[in-house]
Amino acid sequence: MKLYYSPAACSLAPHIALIETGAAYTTEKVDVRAKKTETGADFWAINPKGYVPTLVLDDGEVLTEGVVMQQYIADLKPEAKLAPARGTKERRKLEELLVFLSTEVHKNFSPLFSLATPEDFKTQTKEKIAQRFDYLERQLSDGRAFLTGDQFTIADAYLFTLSNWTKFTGIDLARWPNLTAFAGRVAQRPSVQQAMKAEGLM
Ligand SMILES: N[C@@H](CCC(=O)N[C@@H](CS)C(=O)NCC(=O)O)C(=O)O
Repeated sequence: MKLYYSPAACSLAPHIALIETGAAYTTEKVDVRAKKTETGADFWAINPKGYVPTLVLDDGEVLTEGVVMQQYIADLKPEAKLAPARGTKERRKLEELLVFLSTEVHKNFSPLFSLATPEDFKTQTKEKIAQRFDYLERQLSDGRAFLTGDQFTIADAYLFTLSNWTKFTGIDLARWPNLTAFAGRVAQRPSVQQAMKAEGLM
């Protein structure tokens, strides 16, 4: 498998999942603005959507949506417990979380990274993110270590990746103490440290 990534982007989530499973993989960095990979390949030709993460499987199949590849990676090694078994109530709960993170958190962050976004729209967007973080803060308020309980899952790798973006967007994560503690806990995981080092983030 080969993961195309951009440092600290949403591709960090499947990167962490790959390390957690011990699966064999390689990576290649992408300049998502120039649409070129670090070896000079035209990224449009690899993923016609032009964004990371992109996971190319050994048989050539190309996965182009983060929550799909996160689940694909988790299901490769069920014993790593990154996701409950498909078809179970627990899996549906995880799928709900993944879609929530993707559509309600991730995609609200995206305009904050664009110089073209008007400031008043950025303010509205930050308010939406704050509402989503309020919800996650309440979820974590019962003392659970991770989003679904005591087990680290792909949803945690994803939320860690997204909460890290507060550093670049002027959002103070300290406003959500449980979320801050969660991010600190996840940052200590060897898989997370390894992925961050590999992406040049530490
Ligand atoms: N729907 C995609 C969105 C991925 C996405 O937003 N990727 C960003 C980095 S976090 C990107 O590569 N943006 C460059 C672009 O859209 O041109 C997913 O959830 O995987």
